[in-house]
Amino acid sequence: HAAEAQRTDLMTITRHALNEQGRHPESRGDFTILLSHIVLGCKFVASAVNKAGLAKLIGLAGETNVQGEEQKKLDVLSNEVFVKALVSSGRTCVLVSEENEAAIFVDAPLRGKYCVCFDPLDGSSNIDCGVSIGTIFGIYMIKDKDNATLEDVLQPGTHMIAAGYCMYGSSCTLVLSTGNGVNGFTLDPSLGEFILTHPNIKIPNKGKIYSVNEGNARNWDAPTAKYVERCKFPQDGSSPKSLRYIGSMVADVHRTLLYGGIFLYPADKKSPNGKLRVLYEVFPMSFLMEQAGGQSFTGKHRALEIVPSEIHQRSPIFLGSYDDVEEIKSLYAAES
Ligand code: AFP
Repeated sequence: HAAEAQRTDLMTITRHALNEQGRHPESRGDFTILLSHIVLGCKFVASAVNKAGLAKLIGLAGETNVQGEEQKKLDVLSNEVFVKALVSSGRTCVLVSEENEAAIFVDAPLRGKYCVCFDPLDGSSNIDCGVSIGTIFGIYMIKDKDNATLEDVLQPGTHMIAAGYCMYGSSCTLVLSTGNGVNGFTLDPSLGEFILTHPNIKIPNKGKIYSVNEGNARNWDAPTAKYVERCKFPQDGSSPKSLRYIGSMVADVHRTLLYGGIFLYPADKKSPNGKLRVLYEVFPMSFLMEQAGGQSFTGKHRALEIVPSEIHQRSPIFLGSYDDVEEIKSLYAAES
């Protein structure tokens, strides 16, 4: 065990990325550079989140706020941090952020071959009470660097080349997939490095937890209502599932990935497309789920097969353990 611990200890996220790079002889390290800029953004936000409760007193950047001047909101600050980190990497071309209505096209001198869709600080209603929040990102490759268009990000999730999230929780965890399984890294605050702590994450085939905002129940459609009823009153004699809902997608999905079970944000009568955004919530999390052996479903089809027509488009989502998603799929199939 000691030897294993030592080996894991030394596997920083950069070293891991360089190892992966070795599998692609054509690679010139551009992805590793992009990733190191994303990591920098995550560390910056992690440090700001840690100080969130003190921000009014000392300011988010740590300087004393003697004048009591208005502090930048954490989600606005996080967005600025990620946009700057991504542009300055020199490896990005088109950026889509939850915080910006329009896509950002990077100026020619700094342009690279990757497109990044991200939510810089998801779950912001949880900031003021100190509950987990996170950053989510999905990465595509541009078709023609000199001719970047919106079409480069209006791609089905199956075209993504990498996705991940960083959770600012009781510890800071970065979960990443480059299409070759899923790995989790934990920030060692004393080193300022993300260390591989969760190699090759696989989601259990079936779980004991369901996660949904049940306050919307009266507006659900029949298959969703039936599924949740079955979680509470199983028909096969098994124990009921436990309900866990944080209201931060990153935290709810992270728990689902590690413990198994299902996370749902279904359509309802008031929101026929649910709430969550395709490009920077549904796609990255679906990519990770599939890479970990789980599934992700929209109520109609595989979530990664959505072909988005707008950058801030929403979709209903059911994701998690393979067998649990299979059950909701069969309820929707029976309905149609
Ligand atoms: P906020 O950023 O407004 O807190 O929304 C978070 C979120 O987009 C996602 O992280 C949660 O899973 C989901 O919304 C929770 O939505 P409800 O509050 O409607 O349950």
